[in-house]
Amino acid sequence: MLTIYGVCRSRASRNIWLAHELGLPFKQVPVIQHDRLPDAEAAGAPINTRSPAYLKINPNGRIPSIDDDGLVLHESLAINLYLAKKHGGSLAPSNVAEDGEMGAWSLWAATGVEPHSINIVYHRIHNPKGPKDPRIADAAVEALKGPFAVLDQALAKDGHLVGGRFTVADINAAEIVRYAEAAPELFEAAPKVKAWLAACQARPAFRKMWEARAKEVA
Ligand SMILES: N[C@@H](CCC(=O)N[C@@H](CS)C(=O)NCC(=O)O)C(=O)O
Repeated sequence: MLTIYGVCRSRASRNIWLAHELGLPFKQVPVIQHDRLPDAEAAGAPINTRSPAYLKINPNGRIPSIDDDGLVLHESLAINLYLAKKHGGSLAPSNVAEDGEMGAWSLWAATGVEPHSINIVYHRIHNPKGPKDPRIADAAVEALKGPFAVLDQALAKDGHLVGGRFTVADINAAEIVRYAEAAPELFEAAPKVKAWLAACQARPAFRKMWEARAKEVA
């Protein structure tokens, strides 16, 4: 049995979306970020990233993690690559070259996009750590112009990242690009990225995750 630790309003969304794509049954333990609670350590606080019970699962104090029949894994993108490969099908790499490409796009998104796209969330939408700073958001938009141009060009060929079909690489990249949605200027300048993200988010498996996310406490 697969257990996914993390609320949908976290990077666990990526794993929940992928599990729905694969039709995998799973149990979700709604571990929430500690800084979204008034007192994460109070008796009776909901399970969160500082709860001793969760720190036994993930000593990094981060969500998501999974427990897949005893295999405990952290890191949302690695989890998705693992689950896709384990269960096979069109989301997974069909050969070692595709495996390399899917890993490369995932790391590209994690290192070249996410540090900036998350700053667009924090500084244009909601910052749990302090006041919003429009200068940080603007700097993030500036930093993302290059990666968005690269992505736009990659998608120009057939609208997907690897193998001419929707794969785990699209999920991993799309969930990181989503954090930049509060910067519409980036998407206006990259129409292929805009169309690709809309198509990814129109998928029934994404919608299912998104509807569950909307029911969570904001
Ligand atoms: N690189 C990690 C990052 C995990 C991460 O930072 N998750 C956030 C929530 S999205 C978290 O757990 N923060 C700790 C906290 O806020 O208590 C991954 O992709 O899984």
